[in-house]
Amino acid sequence: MMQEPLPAWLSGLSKAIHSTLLAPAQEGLVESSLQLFSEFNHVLVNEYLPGQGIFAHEDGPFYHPMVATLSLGSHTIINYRPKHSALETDPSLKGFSLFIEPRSLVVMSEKVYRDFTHEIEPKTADRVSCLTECENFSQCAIKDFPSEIQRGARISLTFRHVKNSHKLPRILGFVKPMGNK
Ligand SMILES: O=C(O)CCC(=O)C(=O)O
Repeated sequence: MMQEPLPAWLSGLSKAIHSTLLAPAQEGLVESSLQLFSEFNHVLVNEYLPGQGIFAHEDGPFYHPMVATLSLGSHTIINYRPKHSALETDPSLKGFSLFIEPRSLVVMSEKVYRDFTHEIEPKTADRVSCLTECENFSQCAIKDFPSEIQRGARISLTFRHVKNSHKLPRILGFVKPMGNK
């Protein structure tokens, strides 16, 4: 992959998230994998309208195994399921779901990154029973729910580090377009 600078509005956000996560890594409070790269160099912006989701997938070996996703707009629920290959090694692995609140940051790293898939079901609303079953429900800021909460539009920004990226050589800036005489 050829690397281009992030736009200014994303660059500031990316640096802020990286340094927020780096401090606990340096103190040994979270896995140290973040210390292996100095910046996020890839940001994916997804928009989900009510009823849209993303099929179960893994992010794969192309990226460093620590990605951070900032959620804007609606809540959602992300389901994490152990991969078949991981279950062969460790049959005790269990799937889980996270309730993703508006303006929250989810960090996926190491074991969950490598051994689990993640997905968002294409739903327009979530029953409160689905929310209370989420692994992080007790830590969530929102406490009062109707029996069902509607999903609105959600925008996610996923910050990643592509392992083998190269800066564009300056010389490419001087290549003359062909065909215009
Ligand atoms: O939108 C999200 O929270 C997840 C995005 C995602 O899984 C992806 O883009 O690969």
